[in-house]
Amino acid sequence: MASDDAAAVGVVGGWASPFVMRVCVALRLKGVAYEFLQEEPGKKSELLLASNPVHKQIPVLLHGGRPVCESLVILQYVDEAFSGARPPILPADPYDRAVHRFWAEYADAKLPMALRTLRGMIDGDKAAAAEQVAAALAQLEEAFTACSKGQRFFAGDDIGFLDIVLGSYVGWFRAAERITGQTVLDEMRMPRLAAWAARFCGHEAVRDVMPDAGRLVEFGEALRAALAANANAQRM
Ligand SMILES: N[C@@H](CCC(=O)N[C@@H](CS)C(=O)NCC(=O)O)C(=O)O
Repeated sequence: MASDDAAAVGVVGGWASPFVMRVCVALRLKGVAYEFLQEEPGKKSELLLASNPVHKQIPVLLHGGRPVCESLVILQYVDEAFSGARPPILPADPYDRAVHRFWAEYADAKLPMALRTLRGMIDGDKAAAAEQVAAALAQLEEAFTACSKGQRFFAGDDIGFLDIVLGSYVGWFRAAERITGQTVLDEMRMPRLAAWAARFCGHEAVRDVMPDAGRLVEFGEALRAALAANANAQRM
């Protein structure tokens, strides 16, 4: 990527990461063309280490060669830096913005570790993890009812910040359902959220970057095997 081009946009990421998907959806919503810089699973490129030396994690947004890290920070940056003709990603009202940020942080606090446990990526109590995901989704069903006020998405009739944050986990909910054989997004217990998830996945900014559940399951298995092989090699 030409770092001296002030307009060039790149995403350092991996196709299977929910955090990376958020950035791609936001850029697509804004109509911003970007180069996807795929990291090799289980490894960290020089570009990643140089552009996110603190956390060494994906995603990193590169804008004119300057890095922006952490998916929630990136979403807000994209909203401000590409404010042009497309509607804002965050709600206009400061109180609504605070509420949406609250639920986004809630989702990120409750879901990723429990989903990693369900997928077998980390050791832990799978039944407790399933309960934690179910309890969080029940809360988020209520949040959806309160925030959407009968509209199609959290902030109205198009997708916005909270849709992108929570929606990025939908592929992994479906992968976890395949791995455990148990329903995660239960249409009986959370009918509004289940219908919202289907709408989110069908949105034109999401469709092409929402990972397929079967591919995610295969990816998880391959990554687990590669990490185990690495750990064994280090012990030798
Ligand atoms: N809080 C970060 C989380 C990013 C994250 O967990 N990225 C994972 C990929 S899904 C990663 O880079 N893992 C490798 C590592 O932690 O070493 C964000 O929202 O951007």
